[in-house]
Amino acid sequence: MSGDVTRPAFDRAAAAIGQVHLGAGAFFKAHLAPYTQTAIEEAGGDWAVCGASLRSPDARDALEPQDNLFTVTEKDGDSAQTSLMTILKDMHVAPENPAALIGAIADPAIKIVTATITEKGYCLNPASSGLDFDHPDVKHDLENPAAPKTAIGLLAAAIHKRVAARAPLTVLSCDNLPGNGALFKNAVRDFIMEADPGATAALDEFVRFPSSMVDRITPATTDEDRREVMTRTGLFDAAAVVTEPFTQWVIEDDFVAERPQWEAGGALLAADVAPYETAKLRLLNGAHSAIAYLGYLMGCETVSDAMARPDVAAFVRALQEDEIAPTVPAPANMPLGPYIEDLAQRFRNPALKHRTWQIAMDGSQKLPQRWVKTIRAQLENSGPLNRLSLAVAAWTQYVTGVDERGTPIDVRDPMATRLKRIGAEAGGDPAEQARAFLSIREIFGTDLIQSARFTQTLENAIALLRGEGAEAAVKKVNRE
Ligand code: CS2
Repeated sequence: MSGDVTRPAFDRAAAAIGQVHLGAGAFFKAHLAPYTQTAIEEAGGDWAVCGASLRSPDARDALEPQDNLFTVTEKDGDSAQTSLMTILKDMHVAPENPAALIGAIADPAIKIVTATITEKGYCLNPASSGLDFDHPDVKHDLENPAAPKTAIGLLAAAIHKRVAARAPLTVLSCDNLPGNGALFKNAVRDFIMEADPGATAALDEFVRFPSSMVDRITPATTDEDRREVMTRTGLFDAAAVVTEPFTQWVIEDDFVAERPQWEAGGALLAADVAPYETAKLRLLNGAHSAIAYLGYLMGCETVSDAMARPDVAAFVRALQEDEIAPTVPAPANMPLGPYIEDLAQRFRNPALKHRTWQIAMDGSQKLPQRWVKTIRAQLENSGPLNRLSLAVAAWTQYVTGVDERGTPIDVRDPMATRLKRIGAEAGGDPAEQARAFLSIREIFGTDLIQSARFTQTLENAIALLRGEGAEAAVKKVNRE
């Protein structure tokens, strides 16, 4: 390897596995892995990681031939810095052998399970914030508790064994959901309640579910990224990941046993992470989704392509300052003005090829925490809503599966079929479209459709977007 690769400063062979990570994909590699590696480098401990994929074998297949080593490359404009990660020592693929993964989590040497399983991985019923018992995989797991498909079923099976061995565990959610720890606990608790009602007291005694806010923009790795890493380091890394220099992790300080000294890598341990989650979900992810749908419809392939357009950059800034920030109490030591300024820089980073299509995925799972809570708060405040409404209008267009030029869109969303049908049945009338989409309780609750102001604002936005196209609509809203 060439000289500009930062190498780990700890003895890999001497560090035993103490952490299992569920969903060991690009985000894990770019965010959690460096924090844990730095923790071992600075403070030691048996915190090597065992990773797990819950669906596809791809990550394991890339990592295994290279002994689970991989590189993380931070890129900003023309500068790049690659680091070698040696923290990952084993990989499981749940569908191939769920029992092996359950056994790995049940091992008392494991003190922590971290998870990036995406919003839909929690199998939640949005109305109750508990487990969705109608979810086919949840049904499967309740009938086949020894061979579960979901993270929830896997954890329930492993926790059962750990309770028998009186081995406490901390389960740390790292997904973009507000109160992610409580939601994780609700899901696991509901599952156990159904499978073995007597075991829920032990869950309370032996398992903690702290919340955390994670942040590092990490696009899916492309072949071009891998080629570039090879050119710079001299080695082909099939598991390479490219990310931004920025990284943030705020973790609720509620662990049942030891944990890695993540503070060494800059993590903040806090009594309450909710203010950080709210700020990040609404200002970063909320803006991201708006850029994704509007940008996609304009023909922008990446976030930086969209942000290079002055109209989009101005739209995003006003969306954040005028419509989102008024609903966000500033967290301690995180003033919102500089945060918004930094986000603009981060979104503009041309070295990150973050596809609008990737962020547009799973909108039905993302919109509630990214936009709907903000819309609700703005309705209560009688604050402006035009940009949020245009973003929702763009989403309604996107999920119809056809863009403004009549080209099909590959919509990836657990609700894709239903969303497409709703759009088709509502026909061309903007008022009908607004009503039809706002009737989706799982996304918009039951209240937004009751708001005459919001239904009217959304109807106007849909009429503008469908009548004039995303580019003209953004320009027009900017002039208002
Ligand atoms: C993005 C996030 O794909 C998405 O929905 O908004 O993955 C975003 O890049 C991260 O949350 C940044 O921390």
